[in-house]
Amino acid sequence: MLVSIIIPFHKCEAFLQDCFNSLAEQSFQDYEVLLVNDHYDGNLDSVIAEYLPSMDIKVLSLEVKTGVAAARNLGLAHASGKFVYFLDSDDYIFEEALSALTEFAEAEEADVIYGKKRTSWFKRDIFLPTFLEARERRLAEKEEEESEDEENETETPAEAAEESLEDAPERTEEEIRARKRRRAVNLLFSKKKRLKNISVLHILFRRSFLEANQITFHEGLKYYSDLPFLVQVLKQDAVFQKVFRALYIKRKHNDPIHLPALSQIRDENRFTELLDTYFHTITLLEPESDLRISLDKKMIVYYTGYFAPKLRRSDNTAWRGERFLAMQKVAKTIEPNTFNKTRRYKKRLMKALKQGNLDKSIRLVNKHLARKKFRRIFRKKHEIGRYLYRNYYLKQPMKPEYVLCESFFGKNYSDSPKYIFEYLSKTYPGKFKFIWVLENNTKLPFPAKQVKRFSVRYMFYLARSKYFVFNSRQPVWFKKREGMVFLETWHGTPLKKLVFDLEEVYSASPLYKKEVYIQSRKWDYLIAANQFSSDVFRSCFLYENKMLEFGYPRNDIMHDPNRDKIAADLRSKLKIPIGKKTILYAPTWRDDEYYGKGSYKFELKLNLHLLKQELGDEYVVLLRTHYFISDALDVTGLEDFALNFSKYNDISELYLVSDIIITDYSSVFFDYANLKRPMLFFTYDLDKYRDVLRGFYIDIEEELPGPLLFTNEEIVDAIRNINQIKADYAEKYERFYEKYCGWEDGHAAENVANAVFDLLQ
Ligand code: C2G
Repeated sequence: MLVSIIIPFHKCEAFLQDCFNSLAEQSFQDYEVLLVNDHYDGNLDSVIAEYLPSMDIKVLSLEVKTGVAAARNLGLAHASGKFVYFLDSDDYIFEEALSALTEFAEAEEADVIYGKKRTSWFKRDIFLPTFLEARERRLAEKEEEESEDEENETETPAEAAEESLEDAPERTEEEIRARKRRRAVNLLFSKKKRLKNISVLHILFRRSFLEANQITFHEGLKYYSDLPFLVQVLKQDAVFQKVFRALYIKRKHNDPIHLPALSQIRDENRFTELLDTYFHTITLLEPESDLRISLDKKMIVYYTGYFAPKLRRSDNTAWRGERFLAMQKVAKTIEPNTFNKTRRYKKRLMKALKQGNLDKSIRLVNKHLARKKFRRIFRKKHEIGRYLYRNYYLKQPMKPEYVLCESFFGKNYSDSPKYIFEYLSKTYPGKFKFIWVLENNTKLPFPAKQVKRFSVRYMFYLARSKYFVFNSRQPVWFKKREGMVFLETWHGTPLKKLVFDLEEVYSASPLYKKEVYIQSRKWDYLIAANQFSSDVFRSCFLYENKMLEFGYPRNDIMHDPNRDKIAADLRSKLKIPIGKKTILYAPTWRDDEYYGKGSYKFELKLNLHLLKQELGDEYVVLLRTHYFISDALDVTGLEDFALNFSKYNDISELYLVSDIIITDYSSVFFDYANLKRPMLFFTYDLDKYRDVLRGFYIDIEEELPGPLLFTNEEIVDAIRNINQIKADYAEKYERFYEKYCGWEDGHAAENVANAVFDLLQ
């Protein structure tokens, strides 16, 4: 047995699968898994059952003790491998990780072999393909550069460093060994790593080395036991080896509400433990050793960067009393030389701490932070607004007639806020003062101010309006004042699983669950278009306030007695060629194809040339990408057939002028069904979307009132036979309509307005 892999396990069985799958797929298989059960409250046997036949797994159990230190020690005591390797149950490693580490371990006769770690919010299915693709692209680009310029031999800085370390002929064995150790100290311990990030993960240890030096984990420590363990390793004159190819993915947790990672747990004892760890660790180190200096520097960073700023803000007197004194003890043990290169402010702060001068410490911090804030305000435009918001606008009186409206983060004038605004403006003219958050200046049918999101004026109205009508989430830092009324309209019947119904989050914004939790606490009213939405919203948002069950204001237009006239006017306004029928293509976005937060890629899979050739005599296509999509569609050469309405304000109006819709996993189809017109679903990536990215609330094969199509040829075929499809799906459509559109009666805006707004004053 070459490697014993020690995995402590306490909870989160959902993560364990990725971890084990990554082991099962290792190119190197000469290992045993020591899975240490730390009081897991489920059935561990069934969790690992599928791996047992092909993997050597030994389950060990902590009986009385608990915590990762005790779990890892138990693993160490039972390990029979030549090497031991620590892996966390919520992480996973690359296929070649173990083979690369062991290869070097043997070849270099190394004692401590470590690879690279990366963090990710994503599970394996998502992370691997995206990562590998990016890596391949990088390699291809590199090759291209090389072939363009044969002379210029490119080398990554890491490779260069590796070479200079090993191949420099004039160095003796000892020197090389010392340099390798320094590099290990630097990478595993020193380099800007915060104390809580020091970790034994992804390091292969020669077991005889650990045993000879009696290195084990300190079981009195809950959060910081890796630190003294690693310090004991790094202080040895052992053979250290870095391996570039081996990659370890440290999973970050997206749900700090239900499943916090150890580093996310807020615990009063964390501070005491940190200091205990510090005082314990320095007993293991020589006074002026490199590790000691590094550790002291980390304490300085901890104090000046994290602790000291709390001295002024926190109303917890423990910070200013006992904890300040405890920190003073740390300061007293630190050699003054350690400060040589630190900035003046930090030096002074440490000095004040050492003297136990609390007032002076607070004064220094105040001055420093004020200066920092001043600089920030003048560097960033948004900061001025935020500053005014917090310090002035929130202190001014609230205005009972102000109504702040926002659709899709100000991207357009649309959706339910638009219809509520129009209803109130028409029925109660002058009663309210409306403010619309809009990116681009828009002509509105009723009086309203327009502000840009995050501008100073936006901050003003965000602080002082009484009413809020938003269709997406408001900023997390939004302060809900007493008397404010927040109407969240939301923007669709959910198909794709949302927030707390998602096991994991794969979208670009990592703190999704925590943020939505904070945001949805501030909603007073939430609109549900149907019973199904009402139930889902309760669970996905953990929402407990008032649910408005009237249908969607944005769908009123489809039940308007004048809707044919409205549609005819729109057709001419939108310059839709007379005599042509229209197909609206409105797909949603893909979680895994993004540039950054709120900015997603979209590749048009609809073959417009084919569609034009086959259907162009009878139809035109209206294209409409989701508001998250930043890629612009290219319709050059097809201008007479494909009209791009991606930037058009209101999709409800586009529904009205379409004869057929093609969509995919978008809530669009729940709304379009109000028209009872034919729907087609272009679901070319169904498996990936449904099973990997999101998961759906409903069985779409069962419920959708139209066919799922996977190729352009099928689409052409379906449109040619649209009457047949209508007939085939008539019954399903009826059921679908009942379930999702049954509450819609054209008066949702009115009903919502009556429920939310004070209309009597
Ligand atoms: N939308 C649009 N154009 C598209 C797609 C969507 O204008 N091509 C609008 C529609 O009003 C739609 C809304 O954006 O109802 C939400 O779009 P979805 O595709 O359903 O995706 P998402 O924004 O993720 O919202 O509960 C609903 C979910 O939150 C989904």
